[in-house]
Amino acid sequence: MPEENTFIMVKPDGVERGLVGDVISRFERKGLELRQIRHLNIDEDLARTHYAEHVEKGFFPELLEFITSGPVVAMEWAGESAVSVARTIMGATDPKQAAPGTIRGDLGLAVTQNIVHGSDSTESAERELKIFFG
Ligand code: D4T
Repeated sequence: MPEENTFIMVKPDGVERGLVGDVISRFERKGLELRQIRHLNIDEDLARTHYAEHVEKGFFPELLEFITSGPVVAMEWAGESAVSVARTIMGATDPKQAAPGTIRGDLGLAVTQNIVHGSDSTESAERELKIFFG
């Protein structure tokens, strides 16, 4: 199985609620390796770049307001099939549907405030890692 790198971000709700350590711990215990980490505020330009595929969607204004509302923690994680493994650990986009045992299933209720972002493909990971880490 190929070693992959993926982009994971604790969103403003997760940082505000003090869940950064819990999120990191779940990825570490799974066996993924933390390669880079950065605490930052996302401005509108960065939000539009990161969420380029969503800018025309009806939910984008709410997503924009939320993602720029406070600091986030951006990370690069590496390991075997890291992209799909990380998505499994995160759970479904809508925390109400996310399985117990996943980050969103255990810790969230709202689809906008869904705690964590993770790349959905190796191509997205490469794009997103470049945006946040150059
Ligand atoms: P991210 O990108 O944050 O990891 O989420 P997903 O990959 O799991 O889900 P997504 O791209 O479909 O959605 C991106 C982002 O938009 C928020 N969102 C989504 C929202 O606020 N309202 C909605 O109706 C949907 C579908 C949540 C995640």
